[in-house]
Amino acid sequence: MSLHLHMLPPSVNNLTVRVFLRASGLDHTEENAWGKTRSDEFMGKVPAHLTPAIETADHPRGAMWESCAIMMYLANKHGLEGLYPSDPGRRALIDSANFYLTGTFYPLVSRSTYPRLGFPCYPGEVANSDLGDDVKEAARKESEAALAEPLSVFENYFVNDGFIGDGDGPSIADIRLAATLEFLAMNDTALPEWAQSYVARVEEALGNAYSEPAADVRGFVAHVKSQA
Ligand SMILES: N[C@@H](CCC(=O)N[C@@H](CS)C(=O)NCC(=O)O)C(=O)O
Repeated sequence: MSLHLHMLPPSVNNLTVRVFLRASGLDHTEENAWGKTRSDEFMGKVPAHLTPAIETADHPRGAMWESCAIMMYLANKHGLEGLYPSDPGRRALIDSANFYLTGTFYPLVSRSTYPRLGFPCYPGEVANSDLGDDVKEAARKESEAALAEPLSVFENYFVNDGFIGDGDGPSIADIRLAATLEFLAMNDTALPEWAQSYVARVEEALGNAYSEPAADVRGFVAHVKSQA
């Protein structure tokens, strides 16, 4: 079975699946999708034009996207019990963390960091409007301040000084959260201490599987900050 990943190196959505594929040891190839996501060829396979996206022949449509769904699919398919335990309670914690991240936390992450990263913001958002720079910065700051609440939920409910899903090592939800926290280096508010130790704990447990692709995001963030 061949497994091909389309990815964008500076993106934390993509970092998630890049780390997961390395941590799981699944044989795969990787291709930089920069400038290709809106091509007929790419959209013929991935109509949402989103990365990360995988191509694998035995998937019902041959290709799929959404970082968490990709990890769930591949973990289910290959029985990756350590990364995605089948125990219903532990799995519930992991699924809940991932859905909370993509549904509630990530929109605040993108609204606070994308304007500074120079990434496109979503239609209808203040950053994507004709409003003045002061209004846009006020909206960005508001999103940055609103991150405190979900961060505290991750700290006290999901992470609890350990890993999400209460295992001995990182789960797919830890990969998703640690990768996402990388972008918060763009904000004025320092990453809380618990979150700094958490990312370090996930990185230590995963080793190069985390550090190697994370270097692309960290390098990009450092470059953008050096230009500010
Ligand atoms: N919720 C999705 C978000 C994916 C996403 O926003 N991908 C962006 C890069 S961060 C993308 O590929 N954009 C290219 C495009 O829209 O053409 C996930 O977690 O995978």
